[in-house]
Amino acid sequence: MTKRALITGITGQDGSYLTELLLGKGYEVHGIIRRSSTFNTARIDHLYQDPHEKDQRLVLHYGDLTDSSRLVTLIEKVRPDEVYHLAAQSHVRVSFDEPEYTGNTTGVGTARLLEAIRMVGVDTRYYQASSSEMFGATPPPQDEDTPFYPRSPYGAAKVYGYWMARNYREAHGLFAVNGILFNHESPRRGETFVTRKIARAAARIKAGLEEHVFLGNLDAVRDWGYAPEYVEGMWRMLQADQPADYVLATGTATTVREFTQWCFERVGLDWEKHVRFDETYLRPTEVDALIGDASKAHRELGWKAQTMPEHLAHLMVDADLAALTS
Ligand code: NDP
Ligand code: GDR
Repeated sequence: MTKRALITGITGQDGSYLTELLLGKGYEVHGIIRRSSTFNTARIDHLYQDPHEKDQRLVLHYGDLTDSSRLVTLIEKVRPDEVYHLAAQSHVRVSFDEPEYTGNTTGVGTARLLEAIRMVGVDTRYYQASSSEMFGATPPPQDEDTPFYPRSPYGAAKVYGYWMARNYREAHGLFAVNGILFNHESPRRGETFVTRKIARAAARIKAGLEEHVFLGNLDAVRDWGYAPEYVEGMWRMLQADQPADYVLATGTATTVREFTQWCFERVGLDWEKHVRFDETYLRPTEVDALIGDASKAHRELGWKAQTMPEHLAHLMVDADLAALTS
């Protein structure tokens, strides 16, 4: 029997890699996309299948996390075996400018989707894209038992989503899991997240297209892994015998400064000559250090991060350089 998956946030970084993974495993994949005045499917265009073709295995549907009736009709129509809830206003800095919208999509949007699943009564497994940002001010290392202390409207909204997924598991018997994922990056990472911003700037400065890049806090410590490995972890969580919550992380600590240095070294440049400070990129409350302990995922799911941050920096710069010359 072909398995059917529904992915919210299919046009995002993780959605695109997860779609590739699931199509490769023979799934029929349904994705929710937002109506936009410009195309927003660049990350999945290479996977597009003409709806007029027979045996179409990738199907896109318009929908939005703020539209509960649409979520109900989509769950009813698709009747998925697995739901991967990845959609969110996912930018931490932006969440300070748009706290209400972030709460509505990232937080309450999760409740709408869970409630749609419950109302339709479909027998499905549910993945919740939880985040290391939920740990916020609690010092590292962080694992599944670490107390939450979110430091942004985004982090607070994700804590709500986490507990809603737990509650639907405990109250309604839904096979719901929280993947508590630490930062994971790739050449498909949005251009305003710091790793991609730096990698892209290093490539463009090398190519003579720009001279400087403006950054905020260089002292923040993050645990940066490679996104394709993390979507494999999401899938494994839904194949487990019992629903549970898992941290995915590399267990390594890197400052923004170190990541910047690696990217510029890759193209033979001195980062200090090209990086400028701009307070616009500071957050009113910062998360100083996130370093994950993913031993539970290793023990129970056989999952382990392979790509370490320095290699990640190199592959991202290489991809941005290649994109400039293609
Ligand atoms: P992206 O920002 O790349 O993608 C977000 C996706 O959500 C996009 O497809 C976007 O659509 C969609 N979306 C946003 N708002 C809505 C809405 N109102 N209705 C429907 N869809 C919407 O995120 P990532 O792929 O990096 O992350 C996936 C998930 O994992 C997110 O929930 C994120 O918060 C979480 N996460 C990410 C981590 C990371 O390091 N990448 C770590 C931990 C958690 P559009 O393309 O139209 O904007
Ligand atoms: P983060 O990622 O907030 O960890 O959230 P981001 O790349 O935005 O920031 C990482 C760190 O870099 C510092 N920083 C800057 N950040 C950005 N965006 N732009 C800058 O110019 C800049 N200069 C320094 C930040 O202050 C921060 O400390 C990501 C998102 O994918 C979330 O959705 C996800 O939940 C978490 O990772 C885990």
